Amino acid sequence: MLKLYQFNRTWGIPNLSPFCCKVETYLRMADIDYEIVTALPPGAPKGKLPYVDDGGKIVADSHFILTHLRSSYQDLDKHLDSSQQAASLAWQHLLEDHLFWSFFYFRWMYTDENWKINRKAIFGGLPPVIRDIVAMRTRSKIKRRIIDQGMGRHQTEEISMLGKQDIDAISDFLDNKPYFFGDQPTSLDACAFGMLINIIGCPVESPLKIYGLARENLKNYVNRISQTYYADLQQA
Ligand SMILES: N[C@@H](CCC(=O)N[C@@H](CS)C(=O)NCC(=O)O)C(=O)O
Repeated sequence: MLKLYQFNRTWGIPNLSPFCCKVETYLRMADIDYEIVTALPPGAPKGKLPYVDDGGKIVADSHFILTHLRSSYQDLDKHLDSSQQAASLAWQHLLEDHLFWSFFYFRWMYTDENWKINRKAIFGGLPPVIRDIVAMRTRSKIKRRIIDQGMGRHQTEEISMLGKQDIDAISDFLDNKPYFFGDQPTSLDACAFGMLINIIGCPVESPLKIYGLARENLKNYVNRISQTYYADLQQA
């Protein structure tokens, strides 16, 4: 059976990583059997989670994993025409290569309170002697990355504004449809759900969370996908 390597479950959401959550959501939407192996990035083939082991074939990175799942199992995007496929790719880049950096800033660099919540969720399982050192080193590495990428060079208000613009765009495009391209879920829904639940559905506070929760259609979308595909987590 396909093995999905990802961070441990926490906060009552599928995963604290939008990318891990995207892969697991695709697996559930496409009704593909899998088992979860809890892991941490050191030791992963590309030093990041998620990755999968499908009968000995190792695939790392959520984009390549979905490509593999679409060609080897079920392609949830097969009914999309070429302009919808193009739009799907562009939206995924907005979510993962732009909104992600604003979200990432608020998770790792914003308040001490957020950091405490994040630190406990990610590093809480490590032995006490190394926990604080690993957490501190990881945080300074990630801060450096956010600054190097460029997002971390803006003021907090500017980072918030950039994230809110993305949230507005996503919300307007979704409108009152059940899924981004109509009645059936596609890769874009797996990707968007992974990012949105991490912004509005977890205990890390941010201006993006407040803003996203005020968008009724996004709140309903996240709730609906949670109830449809993660009923087991809702009950737990
Ligand atoms: N492009 C990758 C991004 C995955 C990613 O950034 N994973 C993060 C967790 S959200 C990670 O493992 N980071 C560890 C690190 O960079 O050291 C994908 O789509 O899978």
